[in-house]
Amino acid sequence: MLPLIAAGAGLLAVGVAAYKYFSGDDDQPSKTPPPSKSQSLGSFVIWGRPNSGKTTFISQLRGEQMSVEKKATTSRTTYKEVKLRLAAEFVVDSIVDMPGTDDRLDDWRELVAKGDHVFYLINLSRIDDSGYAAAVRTDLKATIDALSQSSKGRKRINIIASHVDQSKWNAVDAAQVNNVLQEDPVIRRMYESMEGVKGYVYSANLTDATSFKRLLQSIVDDLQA
Ligand SMILES: Nc1nc2c(ncn2[C@@H]2O[C@H](COP(=O)(O)OP(=O)(O)OP(=O)(O)O)[C@@H](O)[C@H]2O)c(=O)[nH]1
Ligand SMILES: [Mg+2]
Repeated sequence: MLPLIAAGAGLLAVGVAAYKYFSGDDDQPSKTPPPSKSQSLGSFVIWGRPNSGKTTFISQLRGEQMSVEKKATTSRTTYKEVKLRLAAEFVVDSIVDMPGTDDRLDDWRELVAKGDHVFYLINLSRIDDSGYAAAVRTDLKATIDALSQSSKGRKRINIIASHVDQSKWNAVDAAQVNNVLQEDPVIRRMYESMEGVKGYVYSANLTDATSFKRLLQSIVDDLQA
């Protein structure tokens, strides 16, 4: 059992969400009936260290063609009124893409304080790099700080565990990934740095269309719940 009881409830809830998400039935309809016109999901704020998959995630949300070669993001770009290509009944008010470097940590705090939904990306293929893991813990603590100062009154972090296909969990049954992640000492320390805040965890291969589709379905369902 995890010691992070406050976050544990959310994390356990996520285990269920992930099971639903990975349950293998692509055609499973959303539990939320589609509204007749585009419904706002509010703003998404998205961050993570370099190469965690932020730009890839945002490109997938926007339905943009992704470049085959990795291009580091060098500036801050705000996308407004993003209609979700795979869930066109929903629109995200704004999404910011920026580099995942230390000099952006203050920008991140500011975005978290103002934004509606917070997404932090963790690259599972780098989890055993101790410098990377420490940087993630620092980011998560900064995120909690910023959330506590937010006037929005919501206390939840959505963790997207990317690169699952390139991680040591690539052979784990997809429905079990989240449960197995919680047993990893490095991941547990990361979750512990989110003490007091509910965390929803999603795992995906962001470059894979099917995996992303399921991820998006799960996120939209959870935001609507
Ligand atoms: N195999 C695999 N590759 C991924 C995944 N997510 C992203 N990538 C690849 O990882 C690389 C980094 O992704 P980016 O989206 O550029 O990462 P970023 O967080 O925007 O990085 P910066 O802009 O440098 O901060 C790219 O080559 C992506 O194609 C994933 O889930 N699985
Ligand atoms: Mg980028």
